[in-house]
Amino acid sequence: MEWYARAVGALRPRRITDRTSWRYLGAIHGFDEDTSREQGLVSDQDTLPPPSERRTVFNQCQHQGWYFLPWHRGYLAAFEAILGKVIEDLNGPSDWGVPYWNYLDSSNPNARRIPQEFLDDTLPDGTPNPLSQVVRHGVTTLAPQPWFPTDISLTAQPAPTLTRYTAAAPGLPSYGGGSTGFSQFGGLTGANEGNPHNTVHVLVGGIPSGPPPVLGGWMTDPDLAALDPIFWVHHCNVDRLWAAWMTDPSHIQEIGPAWSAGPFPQQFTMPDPTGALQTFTPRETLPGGRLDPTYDDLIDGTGIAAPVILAGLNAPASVGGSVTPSPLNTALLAANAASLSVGSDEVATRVTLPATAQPATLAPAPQRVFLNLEAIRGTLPSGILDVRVIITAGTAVSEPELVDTLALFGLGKASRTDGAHAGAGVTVAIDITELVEKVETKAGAAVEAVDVRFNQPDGGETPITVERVSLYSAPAG
Ligand SMILES: [Cu+2]
Repeated sequence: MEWYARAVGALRPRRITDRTSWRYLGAIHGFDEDTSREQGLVSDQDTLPPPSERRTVFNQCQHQGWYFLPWHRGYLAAFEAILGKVIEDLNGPSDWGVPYWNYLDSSNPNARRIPQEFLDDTLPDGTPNPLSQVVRHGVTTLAPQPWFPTDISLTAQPAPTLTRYTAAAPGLPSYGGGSTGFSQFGGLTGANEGNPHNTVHVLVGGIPSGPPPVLGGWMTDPDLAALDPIFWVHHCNVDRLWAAWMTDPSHIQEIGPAWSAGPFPQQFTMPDPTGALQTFTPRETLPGGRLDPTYDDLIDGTGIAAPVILAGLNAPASVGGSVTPSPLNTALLAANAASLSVGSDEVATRVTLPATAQPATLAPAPQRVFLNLEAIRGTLPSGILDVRVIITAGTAVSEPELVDTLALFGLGKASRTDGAHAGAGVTVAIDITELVEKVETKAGAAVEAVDVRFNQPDGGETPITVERVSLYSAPAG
């Protein structure tokens, strides 16, 4: 950690045109000139890289889709190589690696605390600590907050409905997200990306306590997040969770050519320690590939009990035998009538199931039910949305149940209609099967309506809109 701090300190003063500088590395994730100027990160003294280079290399981060995990893995690899070289040049060790923040390690009571190295004002030698010279808003432990009532969790890891990396059909959640082209933001969020990834971003950034407009913490804004050194230890753990997930033989990693050789035509591009630009494909990030990382531990805090290393994952033919995932028979059951705008007050909508669409026995048949929130849009870099569900079946009406708190990291970017990578809003699919089964069993009748209530637990400075609320069903598995 101390060498990490020294390397960050060495990279911070470098010019933003230097491809190994701290600011250039951060801009690969996201860059907005106005935001950088507001934060004092770019001034009139700075020259930016030429527009063509900025178009290719800046603003590449992939979110809300199936490139989220491989893109960030390649990004981590480039970062580790560059910092490793800097540390060697500082006469440090030659085998430095990015540490991971194992916040869900249940055997460590302090796992959720922000590691002290990111909080201390000074390094052991008394000089300012580059790991804490960032904008955060006071959260020191990853625990539910009044403005973020849901916990971080490993529910993405061993979930019975998340055996597939890529969603098998519209309306279904998946581990790795929906299929997209090169897309910085906008699409179906994967389970790993939703929680813990987005959740940790929003919690660590925190919310400003002063009156608006107060700037959010860097970790809540994709155009600033990678400038906080904690970003990298967070992403290293997110990447480790994926590595662990892949070791469960029942999980179906995406390996099809559109994903593994993608995206096309724009490819992922990273600088190497010499400052030369190199491209990579998702295939190279899979086990056996050039960018496949090595972890000392794939069990603690990963939700995976017994990893089985699938050495051949990089050779598609050998993945888990003949894994061509079979198509699933999904059905759109129903959707609400109109888009919603959620401000500071709670807003409700109803999804009514037409009598003919009601599966006679949603419970206990092996049918799962997914609540889809489609094309969520907003103007701030991130948003937070509580989602409560009330089920009506026969004469039974359930109490409102908080089914999720969505950490909408990158909401603003996903909502923009201008720019090269304009987004289509954020879409999430939430498994509400257990809740539905509980009410149906109690009522002895099938679900007739699902009421969904939204609010912004952080107060809702600007509205968040939800284009459509829908219900899908699919067989389990
Ligand atoms: Cu991230």
